[in-house]
Amino acid sequence: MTQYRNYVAGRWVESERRFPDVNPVDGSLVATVHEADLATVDAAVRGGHAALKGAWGRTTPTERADLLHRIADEIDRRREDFLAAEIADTGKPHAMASTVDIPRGAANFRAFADILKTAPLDSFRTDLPGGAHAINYTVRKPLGVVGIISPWNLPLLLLTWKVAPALACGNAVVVKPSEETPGTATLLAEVMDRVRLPAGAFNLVHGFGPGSAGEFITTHPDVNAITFTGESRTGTAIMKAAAADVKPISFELGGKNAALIFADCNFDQMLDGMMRAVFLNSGQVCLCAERVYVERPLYTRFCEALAARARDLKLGWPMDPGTAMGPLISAAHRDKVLGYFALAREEGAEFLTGGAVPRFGDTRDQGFWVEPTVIAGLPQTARCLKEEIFGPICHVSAFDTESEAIALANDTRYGLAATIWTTNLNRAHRVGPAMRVGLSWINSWFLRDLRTPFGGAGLSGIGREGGLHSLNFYSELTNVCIRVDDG
Ligand code: NAD
Ligand code: 6OD
Repeated sequence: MTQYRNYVAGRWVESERRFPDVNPVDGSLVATVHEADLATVDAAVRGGHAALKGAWGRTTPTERADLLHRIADEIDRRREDFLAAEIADTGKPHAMASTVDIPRGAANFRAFADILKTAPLDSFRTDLPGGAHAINYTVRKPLGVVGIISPWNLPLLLLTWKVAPALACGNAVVVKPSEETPGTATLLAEVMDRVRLPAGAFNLVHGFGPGSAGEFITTHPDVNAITFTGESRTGTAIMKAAAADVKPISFELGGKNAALIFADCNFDQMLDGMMRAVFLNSGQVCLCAERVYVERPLYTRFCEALAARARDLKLGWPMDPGTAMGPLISAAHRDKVLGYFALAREEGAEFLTGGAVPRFGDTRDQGFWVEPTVIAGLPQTARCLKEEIFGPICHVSAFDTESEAIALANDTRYGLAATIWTTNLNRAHRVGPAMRVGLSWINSWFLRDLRTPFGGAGLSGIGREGGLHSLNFYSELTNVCIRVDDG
């Protein structure tokens, strides 16, 4: 059986405690995972500080950028291994893992290598009374050891999105992937070993949150910053833990994202986009649209078309090229999503399609599947329109005016993303910025340029990462001010 071990200060470390890594397609065992105890996490943090004092701390930005490119090249070279591990852990279709997850894992390293090399630093001249002046310039330094805690939905993509800029800025990292998806993080440690990243710069610890590796990282006094992607309520727990040492935090959390569909949209383009925005990765993308608002003249046509396309989605084996949707990540998450299907019924929703567990008549019946689901008829106050479900489901309602649409979209405690469909240029520029979110997509969804700020408002997060925003989070900036007197 495959074993996933911890990688600490350049060495593979085993643990007494182990837990199973399960394939959600059919419930089969993928690997046995070694759960890091407190001593292992402590060794990882000490290894990080030793690296900062040693060879890693002496690297120049150019050397680090070169290393990041080598990491990306090595991910590309081992593409098939990464694909196999990601697919086994998540059950996602090969068509998605091979075009989104694994290529983005490599792209994150290349992007932040290049962003580092071209990043400007502040410089200001200050004129002083009497003719003297001062020159200010900013120096970028690492924060120290950064704790990186990531979720299971886009495992390699979301881990490397933080590891790449953290290493670019010269930090050491202690990384904890989700307990559900330890595979590609372990392969990434092998890549770091292979490119001879100085020992201790990258440390990997496996485990859970409370009482396990996650909590050991966030409460460790020598972890200098925490960056986290996951549920909003986990963010609350981590924020409390980080408060003790006033650690800098960056949080990318949950969403209850809206789609606004105006009657003047390009219908076919919109429908293709909405199928992705609702059902990509079985709805397990923080950016997915669970609340869909449609201008009334288009409401019935849209509901019928979306439900018909959802019924046609092929649920299947990940390696089948025709498969469009895989299972949910775990039995617990499947039960949570089914709980929301039941709640929607109690709240009076009409199911336009889906709402059940599919039956395959083979080993997939031991997996964690639900049907793609479209519901309607709930009031804006329903819990199903307030709480993040994180599954292949959306609710559709009608609106009459642009201002009503904006108000409905912004009526949430979350604030991650919105997707707006219109061919009216003026409307696009009015509605896009009016969304109280970090990411407002017009005639598109999940279209990413890694130089742009990414993050959320309200319960959806704290801070922005991407481009210079990432470099600024993962750096300590020191302003140097020199007085220059007249000769
Ligand atoms: P989660 O919060 O349950 O777990 C995320 C990670 O945190 C895991 O590694 C877990 O082990 C760890 N963890 C849990 N409790 C912890 C604690 N008390 N201390 C330290 N670590 C702890 O989230 P999940 O179920 O893995 O992921 C799904 C959630 O992530 C959804 O809410 C989704 O919206 C969100 N998400 C947000 C973004 C974004 O960019 N905003 C991206 C992806 C996922
Ligand atoms: O594309 C990204 O950089 C990113 N952070 C995506 C997040 C997706 C959420 O599930």
